[in-house]
Amino acid sequence: MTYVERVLKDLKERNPNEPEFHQAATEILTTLEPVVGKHPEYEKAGLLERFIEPERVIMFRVPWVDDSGSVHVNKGYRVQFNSAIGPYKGGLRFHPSVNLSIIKFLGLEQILKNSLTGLPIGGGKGGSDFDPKGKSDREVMAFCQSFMTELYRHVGADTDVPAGDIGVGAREIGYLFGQYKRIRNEHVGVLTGRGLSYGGSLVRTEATGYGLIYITEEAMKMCGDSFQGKTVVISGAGNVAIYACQKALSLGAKVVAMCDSNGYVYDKNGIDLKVVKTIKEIRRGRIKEYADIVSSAEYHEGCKNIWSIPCEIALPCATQNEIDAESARLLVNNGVKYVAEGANMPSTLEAIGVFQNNGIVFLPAKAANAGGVATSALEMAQSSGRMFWTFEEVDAKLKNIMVNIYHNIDGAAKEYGYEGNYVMGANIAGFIKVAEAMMAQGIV
Ligand code: NDP
Ligand code: 2IT
Repeated sequence: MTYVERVLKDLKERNPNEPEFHQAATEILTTLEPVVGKHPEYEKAGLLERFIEPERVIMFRVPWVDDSGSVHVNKGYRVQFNSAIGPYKGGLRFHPSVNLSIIKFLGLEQILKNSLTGLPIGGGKGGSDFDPKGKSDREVMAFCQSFMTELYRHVGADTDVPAGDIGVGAREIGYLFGQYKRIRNEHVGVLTGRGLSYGGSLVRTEATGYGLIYITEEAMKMCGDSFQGKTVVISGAGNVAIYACQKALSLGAKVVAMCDSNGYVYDKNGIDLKVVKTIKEIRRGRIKEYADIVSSAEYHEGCKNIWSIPCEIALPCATQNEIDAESARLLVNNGVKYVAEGANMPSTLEAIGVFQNNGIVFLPAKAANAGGVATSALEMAQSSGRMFWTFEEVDAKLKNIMVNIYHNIDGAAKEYGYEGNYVMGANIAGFIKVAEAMMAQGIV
């Protein structure tokens, strides 16, 4: 049994009932064989064993009172996974499906993603099984204040800097920041994705979606191709999906479908993003309403069939495991050429296999959606320097980071003999920097 196989087997035995964590760890560790083969000193130093074990896991009770006076108790999590290259950094997810396995998979991915940005940020992730959907603003505030009343003692601008993820947007970040500031009496960059009036950065709202399109554009450029005139399917209708759509449209693409967790809309004339924004950002409504407003659109219950729509570019931007092998085969048979992951781990291991075996250009999440956290790091830089950069400055830095990530992962894949395999390239390039930092810092 190889070193990697042994570590993976131990991980599964010692962390039972964590399928998402097993999946992410399998994807990552199996691609690191050539790196640990080249560096026998890593095994002696127990490097992989330390890499896959979070430095700290915090789990806590989050009690809050709803508008009718009833008491609710949710679970709160923060996994501080790896601080070798910088303070823990990663989002908070509020969704009923959140559990330790999901937060650990996201935290593990985040370590390598943050490394790929080239900026000094370690990996962490947190969240709660709280569902903001259907709650009043006061209920969301009560929940966020209770959540931060425990979390504040574990985070800090140089320790751990959370941000948004599913279910955590500008409103939630505002309430969380307000409570942190009240308890600690310090106005510091302890969260990113803050509003522009209290320390936020321009472009952070757009960053993940824009970054996804910038890296895809670069990969397409290498194939002599562009977004102009291409048909695109985007899953999700949240932060990542909306701004991926906006940038793809600005480059001349036609986005024909988007979805939420209830179902998808197909608009043969091309999605009218203004309508989606009004429904999602202003009304907090359902994507179904799009078909009531736009007559060329059809609404279908359920999300899975969104991948049966023919397209050249598929951008999964909703959630984990939304593309299985069957959906991947449908996409391939219908002529997809590029798949870039806006969501974290949206493709199952089998689906990734289908894309790679069919010569699809496949850009994995930790590279493709790194623009969000990269811009969070730019927000941190502006906070600590007490500066405020223009939209154009931040956007140019974001684009540069995404183009660099593409060439970095492409170069690593080639160097290790796996040209065009960006899963290998992203994992290897991300891991090398973290490994070097961990080796330099001794057994900690
Ligand atoms: P949002 O909460 O803004 O939007 C999530 C979207 O995905 C919504 O349309 C939601 O539908 C849909 N969705 C969520 N869960 C499911 C599900 N189980 N099945 C089907 N659809 C679902 O989140 P974000 O846009 O911020 O996040 C989307 C993805 O991108 C996540 O995987 C996240 O981890 C990843 N990501 C986010 C970054 C960021 O900066 N925000 C950065 C990097 C990655 P509904 O409203 O019905 O729940
Ligand atoms: O998955 C992610 O990279 C995010 N949700 C963004 C994290 C961040 O700290 O900006």
